[in-house]
Amino acid sequence: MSLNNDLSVLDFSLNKGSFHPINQVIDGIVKILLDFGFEVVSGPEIETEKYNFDLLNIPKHHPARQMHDTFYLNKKSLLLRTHTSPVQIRGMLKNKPPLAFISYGKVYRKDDDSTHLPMFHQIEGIYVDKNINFANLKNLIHELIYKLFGNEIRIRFRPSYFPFTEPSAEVDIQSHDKKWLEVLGCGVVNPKVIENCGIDSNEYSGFAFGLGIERIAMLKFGVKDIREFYKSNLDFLKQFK
Ligand code: 2NM
Repeated sequence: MSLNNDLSVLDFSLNKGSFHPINQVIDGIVKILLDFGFEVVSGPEIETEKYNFDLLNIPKHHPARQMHDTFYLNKKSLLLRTHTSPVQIRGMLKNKPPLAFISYGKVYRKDDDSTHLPMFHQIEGIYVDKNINFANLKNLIHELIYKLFGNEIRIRFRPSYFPFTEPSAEVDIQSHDKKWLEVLGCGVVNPKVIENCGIDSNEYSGFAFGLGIERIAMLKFGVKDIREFYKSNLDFLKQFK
């Protein structure tokens, strides 16, 4: 009998593995959005300034572009993507509306403390069609948040600013002790971004939204320090089996 097929080489005392809590949260949100009719698109983690910044209407002098905020590679204009938006941009450039995409995965920023890491995960969604407006966005966000946190959750839209959306909002949920906690950013896609992707902004409009996965996971599981997720401490991880 060959050694590889001999069951005696398997150690049945090993614990069964499980999905990492961050992947569990990603899978949960992706499933909800697939049910809503979104399609998953994927793209590279190494990006160019064009897709990560320029086409998103992020100006040349914007602080997010600085060396101390973004990881640049070599001397070229290559960088580690700071959000998953460049994936959506690539999706818009390659397809004609109506389109409804989500993208998710690792993103990189020069941050490191109890609520920020240099690598974290995002999910973003975009929907472009005729006559899409902020009311459509509000409806989708309500449906998404109720599915994620239950029908009893209270939601608040707070005006915000992103170069790639206009108007923009941040969405908060209310905690048991009545505190408002930020869960996502969203807005109506800036017509300049629509045009940058070769789509006529007089004919089409869209909304987009983005969630930080670690932030959602911290809220859902009551984790106080984001770094817990990446210590590979089995006593921590087995809470999420
Ligand atoms: C956010 C908030 C608001 C966003 C915008 C786009 C794109 F590619 F269409 F321009 N994708 N995602 C977006 C908008 C992301 O994250 C906090």
